[in-house]
Amino acid sequence: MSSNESLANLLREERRFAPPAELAATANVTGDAYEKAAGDRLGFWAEQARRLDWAVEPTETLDWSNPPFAKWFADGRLNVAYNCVDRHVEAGRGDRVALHFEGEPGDSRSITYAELQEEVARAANALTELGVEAGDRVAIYLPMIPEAAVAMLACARIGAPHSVVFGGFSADALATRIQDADAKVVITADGGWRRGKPGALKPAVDEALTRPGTEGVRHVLVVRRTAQEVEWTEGRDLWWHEVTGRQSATHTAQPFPAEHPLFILYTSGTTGKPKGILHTSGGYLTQAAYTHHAVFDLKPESDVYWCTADIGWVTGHSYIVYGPLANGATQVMYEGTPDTPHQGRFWEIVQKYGVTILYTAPTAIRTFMKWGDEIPARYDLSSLRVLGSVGEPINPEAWVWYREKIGAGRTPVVDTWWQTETGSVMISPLPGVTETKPGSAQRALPGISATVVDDNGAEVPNGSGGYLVVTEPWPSMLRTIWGDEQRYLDTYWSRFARRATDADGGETRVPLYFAGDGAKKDEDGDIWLLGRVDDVMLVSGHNISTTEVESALVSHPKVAEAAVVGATDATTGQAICAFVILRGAAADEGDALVAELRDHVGRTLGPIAKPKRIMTVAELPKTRSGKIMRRLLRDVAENRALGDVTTLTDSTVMELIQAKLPSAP
Ligand code: 6R9
Repeated sequence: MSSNESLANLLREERRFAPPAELAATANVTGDAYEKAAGDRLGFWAEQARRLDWAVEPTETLDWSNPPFAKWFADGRLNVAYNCVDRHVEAGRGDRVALHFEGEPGDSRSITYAELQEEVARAANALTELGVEAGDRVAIYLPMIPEAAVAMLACARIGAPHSVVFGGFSADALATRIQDADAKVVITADGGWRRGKPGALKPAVDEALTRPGTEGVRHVLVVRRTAQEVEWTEGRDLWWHEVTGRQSATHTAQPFPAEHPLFILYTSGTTGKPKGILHTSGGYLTQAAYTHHAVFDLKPESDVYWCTADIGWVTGHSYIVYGPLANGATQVMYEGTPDTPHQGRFWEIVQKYGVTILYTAPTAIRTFMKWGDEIPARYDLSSLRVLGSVGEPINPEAWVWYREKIGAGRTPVVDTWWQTETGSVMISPLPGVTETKPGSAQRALPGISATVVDDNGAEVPNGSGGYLVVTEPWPSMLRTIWGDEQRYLDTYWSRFARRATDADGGETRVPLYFAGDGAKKDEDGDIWLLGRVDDVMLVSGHNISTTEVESALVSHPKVAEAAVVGATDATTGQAICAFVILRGAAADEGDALVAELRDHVGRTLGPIAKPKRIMTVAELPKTRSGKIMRRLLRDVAENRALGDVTTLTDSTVMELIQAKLPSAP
């Protein structure tokens, strides 16, 4: 945001939904958790750390003597993979299904905790045979198959930080990540199934490994998934099934210090090279496990949990692998796309496995809305009891649709705000406690301190907007940016600080974590996320949130999806430029529809928020985790060459959009 004025507070959403009585009566977490945690925050987290099995119990909770470099549970020792797998088997729950894998072509496989233990042990032994030692980095470039989870856990087991790279990323993106982390081994597959066809992965690895800076890679382990032909480099390339197949199915897990690095995960900012976000072991697993238990009300004996994220996204790390497995959950893992072989695939899977908790992204929900209510209506979705959303602000219309059409109007919807950097959920309703508001993530979880501040770092009053900050360190926070401490300080910790008294009674300044998101507090103090600060528009001196204008557009019955950007404008500084996808039935109705949509936004939010231009498009540019890439749309609206498109799901989308715009203003 570039002006001193805080974000305009435009959207009014009055709908409220109380938690269902039965859920509230048996909820894992009740309302008193907030007060308990507020009274003794560190005591609260020390108690949550006891969810884990420690080889050496920590006596120290937090060391924040050198902010923003935190150490959590630093004198404790544990093995993350032991906590996610072995301890459940040792407790007599080895027969419980850990993963119901559903391949896109329809193959399926259920893996118990006892089987998972053997697979992880074999993979850990295999990595050891290949010379991987604690501290060495391993790159994982796999489709959504069980081996992805096995590979991550095997790395964790031997203390080798993994760097998972989205299976959809190009050889370039893979090479950069291999170079930056100086990986020793790459675990990949011949390919994966996507939209009814085998997609290849191995060629991208082969190409990436021709680049300078990747010479550290000694071996490539290749999972056979599609049985397509692959090029083979003798000595370097090894079949996963051959190397793991000859290993012992037992492996003794060695404990590591709580601050031992667990993984690096790259986030691509708008500029510069991707940031390698570093997470460590004890604090990360504590918060991943606690939040999964609290936010989804997981009952491991009876729930069937399904997170539809890809393993290459942080959501797949924390809410497919580490949180759910630490909690002994039974979950579904699906390889493919929601429309293969038909648009009811997700609901067919929910029905088949009796999924009780579903965690997906707003982009998917809006797509399902566009495909039509009759599709989910064909399936028995009555097993569902909690619905989660993550990745972007969820438009109130999409939220209500999700609750009504997927949750039969009974299930709570939890809108979970967090980031790769935060490691786990930070702001979310609790399903048995919170009276929910469509479109709001509402309240920082117990033990988490987050608020909204103005340009000067002062907390804004209820009813105002500004920047989202986290004011106290949290267990699953990033520890640094891999190899770039200065960037860690500059990106997250240099914008806001608060005054505090140091041990000698002197005054010091403690940095606040700057999340990069705009947010507002409503009259009740609940938090509404308003989109990335870089995307906020400045129109005639007013800061306007992209999220609010998009939500207003999506609340029009003819609009399925919307993306808005601020484009440079001679008179107003920036002008609101909207790209909309119409719902199935509504064809392009030309100028009349554009006028109708502008009026609709004007009525919903006020005249200042009326888009100057509205373009109908067939698709929007998105990242592989479903986030709209507004900066590319801004490039289009301002008639510039496109910036970095390497993290785009489908690069042809931008060509289609540009073709609609022969002469941008
Ligand atoms: C988990 C994840 C982080 C950014 C974050 C914000 C957006 C995620 C959100 C949300 C509003 C939510 N975001 N969840 N915005 N409401 N419930 O998405 O991590 O890929 O690192 O993205 O995503 O802008 O700052 P990551």
